[in-house]
Amino acid sequence: DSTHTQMWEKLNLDLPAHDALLGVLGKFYGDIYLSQENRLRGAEYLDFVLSEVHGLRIKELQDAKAEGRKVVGSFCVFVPEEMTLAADAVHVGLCAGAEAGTNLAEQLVPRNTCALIKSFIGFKMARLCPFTESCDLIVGETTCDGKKKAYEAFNEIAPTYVMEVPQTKTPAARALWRSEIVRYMAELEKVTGRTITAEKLAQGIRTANAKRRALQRLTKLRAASPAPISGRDALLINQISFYDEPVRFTAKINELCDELEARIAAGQGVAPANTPRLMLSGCPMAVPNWKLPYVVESAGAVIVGEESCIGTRNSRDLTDESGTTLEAMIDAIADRYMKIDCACFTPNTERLDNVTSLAKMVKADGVIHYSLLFCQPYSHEALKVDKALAGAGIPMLSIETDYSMEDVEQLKTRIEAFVETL
Ligand code: BJ8
Repeated sequence: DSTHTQMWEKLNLDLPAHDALLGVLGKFYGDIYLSQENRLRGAEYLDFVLSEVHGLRIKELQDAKAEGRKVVGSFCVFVPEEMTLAADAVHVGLCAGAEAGTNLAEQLVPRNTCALIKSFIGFKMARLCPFTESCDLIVGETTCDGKKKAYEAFNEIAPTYVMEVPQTKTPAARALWRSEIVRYMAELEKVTGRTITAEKLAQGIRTANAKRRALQRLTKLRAASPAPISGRDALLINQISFYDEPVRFTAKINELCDELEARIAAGQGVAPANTPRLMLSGCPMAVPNWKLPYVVESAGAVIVGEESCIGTRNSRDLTDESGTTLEAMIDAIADRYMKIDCACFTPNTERLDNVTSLAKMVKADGVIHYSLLFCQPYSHEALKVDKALAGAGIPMLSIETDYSMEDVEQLKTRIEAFVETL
């Protein structure tokens, strides 16, 4: 539509390349999503949001900016959303899940960089992402070496504020992290011109927690047999949680969960009760990275959980709501985020317990560990997760891949073979 085109032009997107991207995305979405049987009524919301992710949602961001609000983009679930909300700013995820722009990205980062990093850099260099172009503040973080160094390069093309995420969970690390939250708060106040009060922060915490609770509810409902929702749709819900307005998202996902409860009560599902149930674990899958779930669910299995940052790692822990002063709330935020079991931490034994207990909770017959090629932290932990799951009698298949479609057939063969052993 022409008003969208004008908006994209104002954002200085490369219009022909962007049109081509939307075309591919639409086709891909049709094949992977709209082709599914027994889909939920609530999936209409998902289809709508996805179809308008570069359209109406970007329009909303522009409207917010016209009202004097700011847009903050991040690449990691360590950037505290409740604080962004407390500054009346919009918080969006900027990770990208497509190969577009990869060749350009290789001018700024080495070839042996993971696809997620190349993708967000490539999208910026190729002028394809209206979210990145709408941002007033882009926040990076010192997690893996790949990202840490990539932000130095990215900063040359898009000013990037970097939060120092510690690498351990010691008291000193927690103190550093708390000070980084305070520094982020000051940066937000500077960029937005707003003052973050205790009242505003309490509201930010409640909004972020309500979203997490809706996602936790979804996670629990997926323990039902037959599986009430496909892994593809559940992944999409988690992906959309990074883009849509949080209050609307929360209401829509709670409605969708009501529908799931009714389905479960009626014994209905997306696949027969004897369908092998798999859980995914590992690296985040950013929009439109739907490759692995599609391959898995085409191989006769159903995905019942995602232990990833675009999954339970982002929704499992709530921020304590009992604090009444700013200081107490900042403590609560620091504590909540220090529970994130990212593979960038050493040691990171809590992840092994969390993977195992989630696999049991969702009644997974097996786990597929997913690492992006060149991702050191998750490739290392694949070996540990395998051992931990074996100890609990849960088989695991380790997969390393990227965003290309070249290995789809090979993946399918391996996953089918794995599913047959379950
Ligand atoms: S808290 S998982 S969102 S850092 S895939 S870029 S780790 S080389 S994404 Fe992450 Fe935050 Fe951790 Fe979560 Fe590096 Fe690996 Fe690439 Fe990765």
